Amino acid sequence: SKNVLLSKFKGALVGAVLGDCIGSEFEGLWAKSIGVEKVLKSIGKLESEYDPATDGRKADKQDMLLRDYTDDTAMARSVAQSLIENKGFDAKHMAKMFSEEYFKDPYRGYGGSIITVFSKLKDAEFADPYKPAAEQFDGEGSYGNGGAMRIVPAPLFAYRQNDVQHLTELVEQITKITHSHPSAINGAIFQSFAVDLALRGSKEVDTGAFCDELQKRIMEREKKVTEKIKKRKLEEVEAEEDKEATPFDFPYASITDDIRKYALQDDLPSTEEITGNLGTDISAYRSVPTAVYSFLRASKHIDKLEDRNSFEKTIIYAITLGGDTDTIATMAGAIAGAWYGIEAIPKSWQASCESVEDALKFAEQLYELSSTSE
Ligand code: R7I
Ligand code: MG
Ligand code: MG
Ligand code: MG
Repeated sequence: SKNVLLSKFKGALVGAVLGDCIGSEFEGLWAKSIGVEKVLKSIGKLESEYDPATDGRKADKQDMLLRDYTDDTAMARSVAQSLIENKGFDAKHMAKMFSEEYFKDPYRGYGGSIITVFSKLKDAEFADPYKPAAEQFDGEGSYGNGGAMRIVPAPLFAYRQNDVQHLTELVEQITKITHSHPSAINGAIFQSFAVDLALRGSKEVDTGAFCDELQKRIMEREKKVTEKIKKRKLEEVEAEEDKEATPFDFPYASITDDIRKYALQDDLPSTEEITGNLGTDISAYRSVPTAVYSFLRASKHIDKLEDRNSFEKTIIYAITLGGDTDTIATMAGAIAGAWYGIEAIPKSWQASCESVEDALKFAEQLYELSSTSE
């Protein structure tokens, strides 16, 4: 029904904000120095500030600062606002919003290289919104997770079309404004597929079915990209009269086997296993799969988190893995929020984080747009 889908839209956007705001306290720390107790302590503090009677913070806590969002949310806000304002995708407009937001509020913890893109975009007055990103890293493009971390509004916007190809193209265009490396683009596409599947999911999470569909979709995408690269390489190879075959693989489709395995195994995998095999760093390839895994794993029992619902478990567990905690928690939170809906997200968490009200508003606007565009 109508309200279930709206609840999922709200859950996705609010879940993303909370993952970022709560996760950022631990960004860059090793999993070993975090531990579930520290994350629970941080969450307990936030919960102790809440007054259910007023659905806000306790009278004596109102002066305390909200937990700030970082670049992850700053950029997701621009994606949402640009899609809403234009009732569609406008690359120049979105590039302008990313860049202007950065110069208005530069202390949000942006990635080390993306700032060059914002400056070049501004200097060229947004003439070619894809050029600066394509010039990053000697023309290879950034493989950072900055495309995937902000993508959640796109699967909401494209929900009604229910067309994987359409969503794929939209996400590619949005990502390419700052990240042109195939690994960053396919990472953002992978994340958008996970959110899309969660929006369409109901009741119990079926990890096997979820991974099968995700893998099928990303395999199709990676095959297409590979064919293009192969064709180009073959032309180069022929020119050089070098007939040596180049190996090609399907990184996100392959890693989905590991996501499935770790999410389904009876005992919780060790943190070292996850950080080693899936990763927790700022590259898309070593963080997006970890976010998807965290969501899936949190649908099962996790020691010390028995009294937490699956949305809460997703955020807490993702943070305990360490590394790029704000980004992994924001991506995992978007998927979990999209699956479980806004009712699963504690009011106390919502009351302590910056920009939750806007996320709720954007969710309603994206919902309205997607229901009128039929
Ligand atoms: O991807 P990006 O927006 O960064 C996002 C991360 C998240 O964790 C946020 O929370 C924030 O903390 O930053 O920003 P980029 O600057 O494009 O990429 C991030 C970093 O990845 C770069 O500064 C590089 O260190 C590294 N990186 C690369 N290194 C070598 N070669 C990205 N692409 C490359 C590359 O091609
Ligand atoms: Mg950040
Ligand atoms: Mg940072
Ligand atoms: Mg981060």
